[in-house]
Amino acid sequence: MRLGGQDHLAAYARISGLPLVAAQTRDELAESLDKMFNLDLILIDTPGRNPCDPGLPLELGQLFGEMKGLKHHLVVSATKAEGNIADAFQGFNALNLASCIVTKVDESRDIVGVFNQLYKRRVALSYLATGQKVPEDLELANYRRLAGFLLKPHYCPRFQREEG
Ligand SMILES: Nc1nc2c(ncn2[C@@H]2O[C@H](COP(=O)(O)OP(=O)(O)OP(=O)(O)O)[C@@H](O)[C@H]2O)c(=O)[nH]1
Ligand SMILES: [Mg+2]
Repeated sequence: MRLGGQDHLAAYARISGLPLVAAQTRDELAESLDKMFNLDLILIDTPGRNPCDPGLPLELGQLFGEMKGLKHHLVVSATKAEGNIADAFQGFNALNLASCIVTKVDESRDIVGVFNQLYKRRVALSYLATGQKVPEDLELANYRRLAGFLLKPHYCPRFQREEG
C-alpha cells in the first residue's frame, strides 16, 4: 500500500458503511478471516506490487497459498501499454485469476492493449471503472461493453484540436 493508502481505504470503508480490518501478515489475515466466517462477502485489498519482482510468486504463495475459498481478481489500468499489461498477467499468474477489473477506461485514449491481453488469455471480466467517483463510476463489465470502448476510442476534448 502506498503511504496514506490505509487512510484512503478507511475513507472508502466509511462511505460504504463497511467494517475495515488491517492485516500485515498471513497469520493476521487468517485470524481476521476466521472471525468473519459468518459473512457473505469479504473483500481483501492487497498493496500494489511490481509484477516483474522475482520474489512475487513466493510472496503470493506465502500470503494466500492453500487458503480456502478465495477468488482472486486482478485490477489492471486500461492506460497501460500492452506489454505492461502482459507483465501483470504473467506476474500474477500463480493466483489462478477468477476475473479482471479494468480501471481508468475514462483516461485511456484506446483500450486495445488491455482488450488484446484479456481476449488472448480468455480472462473473465468483472468490473470496469470509468472515473474517480466511488461507487458511481464502477460498472459491471462484459466484453460487449469493453468492445464498445474499443470501437469508439475516447479522445480528450482538450487535446483533440492540437492533434488536428
Ligand atoms: N480517472 C480515473 N481514476 C481512477 C480510476 N480508478 C482509480 N483511479 C484513481 O487512481 C488513483 C489510484 O487508485 P488506487 O485505487 O489507490 O490504486 P491502487 O492500484 O490500489 O494503488 P496501491 O494500493 O497504492 O497499489 C486514485 O486517485 C483513484 O481515484 C478510474 O477508473 N478512472
Ligand atoms: Mg490499492
